[in-house]
Amino acid sequence: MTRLTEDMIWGVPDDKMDLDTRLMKMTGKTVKGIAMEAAGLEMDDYDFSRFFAAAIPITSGLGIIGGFAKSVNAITTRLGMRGCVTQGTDVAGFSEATNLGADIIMMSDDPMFIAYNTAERKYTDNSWGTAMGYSVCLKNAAGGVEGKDVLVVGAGRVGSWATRILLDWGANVQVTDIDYSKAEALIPLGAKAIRGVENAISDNTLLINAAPYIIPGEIIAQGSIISSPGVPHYYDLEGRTRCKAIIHDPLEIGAAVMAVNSAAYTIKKEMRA
Ligand code: 2YG
Repeated sequence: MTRLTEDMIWGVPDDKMDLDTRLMKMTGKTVKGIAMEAAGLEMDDYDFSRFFAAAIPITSGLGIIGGFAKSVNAITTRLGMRGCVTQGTDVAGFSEATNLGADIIMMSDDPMFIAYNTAERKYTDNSWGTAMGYSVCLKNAAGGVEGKDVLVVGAGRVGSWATRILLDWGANVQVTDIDYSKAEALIPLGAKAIRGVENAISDNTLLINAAPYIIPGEIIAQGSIISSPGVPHYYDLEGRTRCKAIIHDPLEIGAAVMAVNSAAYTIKKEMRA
């Protein structure tokens, strides 16, 4: 997935209500509600304040993204978790988080962004979290996807996970990628690989756009619902007018799903005991 930049996430720490308001209108759920459904937590609400989530800035890979760890911390705090951004980076940050008794450690180099549950020694990764979060958004916005046609644009890590998830839910999934072999690799799972992305977009009204592809409004079908994790994110006026809903945020849905799913390892274990 395309790397985030500081300006894409500058508003995240202060965005207290806006995404919840937009999501509620489109899906009937808040970020927390989407994340709880994604994590398979079936209760109406949950007090996550028992979990301490540490966000560690990581310098390896392509380095620090200004505001990234702060944004991640704001997201877990909005879910009701306690937490901090560690003063130290990398291994120093990890030891600091451990000394603070962190239950969940959020950290990302470039290949991986994970939420690590320290007690259960299990992690949730952002590709799955993003795919699951945006699939849950689409499902709620569409009033279910079982038996319906869904087009997944982009067969990278997020698109591949979204394809698997939607197939599991009984959707008829078509998948397209600029590199056709990536879409083709999902055929054995039950997806239909499509070569012509523009026609496929015009023929469908339920879409996941998991590609760094800016869809021209003139090819979008009237009344479409596009759950759109891909960055850069942009829809022109024609596209915005034709769509019933366009669901997007730069970081929060995927990171919230990761954090809640990580907490859910502990919660579900306690419920089984
Ligand atoms: O700690 C830091 O500041 C950096 N090491 C963070 C690097 C994050 C790199 N990853 C990305 O930009 C995205 N692909 C993350 C995806 C989040 C939204 N789904």
